[in-house]
Amino acid sequence: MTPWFDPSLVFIGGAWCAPASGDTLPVIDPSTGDEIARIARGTSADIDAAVIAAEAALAGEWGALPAFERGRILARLGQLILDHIEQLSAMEAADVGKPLTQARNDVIAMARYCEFYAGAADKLMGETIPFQSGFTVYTLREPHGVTGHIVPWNYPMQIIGRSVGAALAAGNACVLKPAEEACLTALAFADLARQAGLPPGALNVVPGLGAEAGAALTAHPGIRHISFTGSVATGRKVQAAAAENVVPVTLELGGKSPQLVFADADLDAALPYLVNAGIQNAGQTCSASSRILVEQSIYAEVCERMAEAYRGLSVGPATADLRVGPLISARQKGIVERYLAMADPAHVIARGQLAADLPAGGHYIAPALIAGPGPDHVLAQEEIFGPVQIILPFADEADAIRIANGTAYGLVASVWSRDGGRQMRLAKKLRAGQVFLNNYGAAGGVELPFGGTGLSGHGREKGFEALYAMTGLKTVAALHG
Ligand code: TXE
Repeated sequence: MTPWFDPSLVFIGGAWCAPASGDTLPVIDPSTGDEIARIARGTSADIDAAVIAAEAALAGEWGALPAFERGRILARLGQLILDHIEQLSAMEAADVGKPLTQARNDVIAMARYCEFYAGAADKLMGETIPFQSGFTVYTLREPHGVTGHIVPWNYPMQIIGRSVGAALAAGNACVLKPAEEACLTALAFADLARQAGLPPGALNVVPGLGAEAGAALTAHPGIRHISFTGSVATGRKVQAAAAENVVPVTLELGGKSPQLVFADADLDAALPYLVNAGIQNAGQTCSASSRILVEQSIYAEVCERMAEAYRGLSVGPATADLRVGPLISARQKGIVERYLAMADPAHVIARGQLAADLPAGGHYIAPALIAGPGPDHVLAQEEIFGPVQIILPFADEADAIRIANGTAYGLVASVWSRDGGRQMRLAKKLRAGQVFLNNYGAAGGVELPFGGTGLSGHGREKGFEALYAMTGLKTVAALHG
C-alpha cells in the first residue's frame, strides 16, 4: 500500500507543503506494528496558514460559487472516491487495521456522504415568515465561515464524509485535523477533492498531534464552528476552547448503546445484529452496541446463542479480511485489556479465536462476551471501545428502560419485539439520539440524523440536520409599507 501522494506533507491552500515544524510522525499498521509511512507533524503555524487559506477561499472563488456548483464538485468527488475504492480501502485497512470488507464499506459510505450532500447543496432553503402588515420577512441560511473538523481514528472516511461533506455543501471552508493514528485517507480525500475541482483553500488538511495541531485548531479565533468526534475527555477540552471564542460546537463522544431483546422478538433476525453491532471494527465504534439487555425468560437462550456466535469469530490481520481485525494501537489494546481484567472470569462466557501465526507486533484481542455483572458494574457503565459485549437480564419493560437509560451516555438504542405498542413506547422513553426498531444501525445511515445526549455529546450530524448545523440563520425584515 503506497499512497499516490506524499503523506508527509500538509495540504493548505490547494497545495502540498512541508509542515512548519519540519517534523514527521510514524504511521503504524495495527495488523503488524510496522511503520508504513510518515505523516506531517502539523503545529499551530500550519493551522494559522490553513485558516488564512480558508478565509481567502471564502473571499474568493469558493465563496462566489453558487450552491449547485458546490454540489457538482461534491458529486465529482463522490465518483472519484468510488473510482479509487481499491486504493482507499487498502490504505484504510493498513492504517486503521480494518478488515478489507469493512474498509470498503467505509469508502462507499464516504462516497455516499458526498453524493447526499451534493444533492442537498442547492436545496438548503430559508423560509418566509408572516409578520405585521407592510413587512416581508424571510430567513437566509448562511455558512459559518471557516469550520474546524477534528476526526478520530476509528472511522476516518465516514466521519470526514459526514462532517466535511456537510460543511462544504453549506458553503463553509474547512480545516481538517485527522487523528495522528490514522491520517492517510484524510490526505487522499484532500487530493481527490483537488482533482474534483474544489477551489484552493476550501479544504485544508493538517495532520498532527491532538495537543498541538488539534488544540491550536480549536483555540483559533478564525474558526467559526467546530465538529469533534472523539473521547469525552477531549470533547470537554474542545467545548471549553469553543466557549472561549463563543463558537458553536458539535460533539459526538461515543456511548454504551443497548439493544433490548424481548421474549416475543424474532431471535433469528436479531442475532446477527446483536453480535455484529458489538464487534464491527473490533468494537471501536462510537455507536457500538456494547450492552445486550434480554428479557429474563429468554436470557439463557440468548446467552448461549451469542456465545456460539462468539466462538465462531476469528481475529486476524486486515488483509485476511476476517470478522475482526486488530485494535488501532498498543495503547487502545491496553485500555481494553484493563477492562477485561475487571471481569470475573466466570462471567466471560465465550471468546473469539485468534488466527494462527498472527504478526507479533499486531494489537489483537479475542472478542469477549460477558454475562453476569450487574448493570452498575464498571463494565456495564463505561465505554470499553473494544470487542467486548455485556449481556444483562431484565424483568419487564420498566426494568428494561431503567437499565437501558442507566448510564451517563445516550447515543443509540434498539428494541427487538413484535409488539407495536411496545416499540412506540420505548422509542419515546429510551434516552438516545437514534432508536432502531427490529434492526440496529451501527455507524450507518448517511441520511439519518445522528448524535447523542448526556456524555454522548450534543448536536446532530448526517442528513439535513448536519447542513442546518453548518449554517447560521439570518432573519431579514423589510418594511415596505
Ligand atoms: O481520543 P481523543 P483517543 C474514545 C474511546 C477511546 C478513547 C481515547 O473510548 O478509548 O476515546 O481515544 C484529537 N484538542 N473514542 O485518545 O483524544 C486527536 O488528535 C483538540 C471514541 O484517540 O478524543 C484526534 O484527532 N483535539 C470516539 C481526536 O481528537 C485533540 C472515537 C480524537 O482523539 C486534543 C475515538 C485537544 N486537546 C475515541 N487532544 C468516538 N466517539 O467514536 C486530542 N485531540
